Amino acid sequence: MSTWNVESAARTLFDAEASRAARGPLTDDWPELDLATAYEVQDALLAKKIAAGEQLVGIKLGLTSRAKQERMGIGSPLTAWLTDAMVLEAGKPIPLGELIHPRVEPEIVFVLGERLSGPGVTAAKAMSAVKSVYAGIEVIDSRYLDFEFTLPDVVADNASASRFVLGGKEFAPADLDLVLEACLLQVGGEVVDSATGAAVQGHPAEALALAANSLAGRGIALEPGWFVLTGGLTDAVAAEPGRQIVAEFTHLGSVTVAGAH
Ligand code: OOG
Ligand code: MG
Repeated sequence: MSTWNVESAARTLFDAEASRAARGPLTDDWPELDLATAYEVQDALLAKKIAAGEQLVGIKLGLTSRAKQERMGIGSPLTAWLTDAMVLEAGKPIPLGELIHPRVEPEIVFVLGERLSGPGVTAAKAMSAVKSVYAGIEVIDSRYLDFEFTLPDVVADNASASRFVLGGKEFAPADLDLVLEACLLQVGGEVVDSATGAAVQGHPAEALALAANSLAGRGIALEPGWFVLTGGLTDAVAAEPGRQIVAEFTHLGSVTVAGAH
């Protein structure tokens, strides 16, 4: 019988992040870890962050694009928690000294104006709860060696959440066609990847609806003011000292991050 439980798994992942020590997947030691229990670990991890003084500021979706799903070898989207400690101010370097092996990915970010509660949320209903849209960059930093994990592992690890940055301009959803909103991912001045908003579940609002409906299964509603990271449009790029990474969108503007020296 496994000696693992929700509390010991959450403690292990919390400590791995704090000590910047990546480990093997939890499921190597705890093969019985299923998806529902993994979300309990994720919630217990959030409770530890809140006990340490962090505040819940929203949610992220992961693995919503084919590019991400193929790269990580996992075909289903997931949700995870965002706290205020993850906010990276625009222009500030990625604090490589605090992180394990950070990667950077471009995302479309929503801020909710209204409460959104599943089940039965459609993309249109989801979009009507969005107050503003931003260009974004997420910095992910798996607590597992080499970003190797199964779906329950990555769910337990809060979907590799680490930091996120928003573009400087806020947009009203009605002024955008997010399916056609394009993004170029540039590294050191070279375009390395590109996608449009259609890469994210056909429309980022579909990702938001998916989050509302799946969180409803755990009795959770999305609250006004929450940030929602809708998921990487493209595969992620490793952050390195001095390496400048730019997500340049057609209308949303651009977001730039660079690893600290
Ligand atoms: C899991 C987190 C995925 C996204 O946007 O797809 C994610 C990972 O790739 O480590 O944040
Ligand atoms: Mg992401």
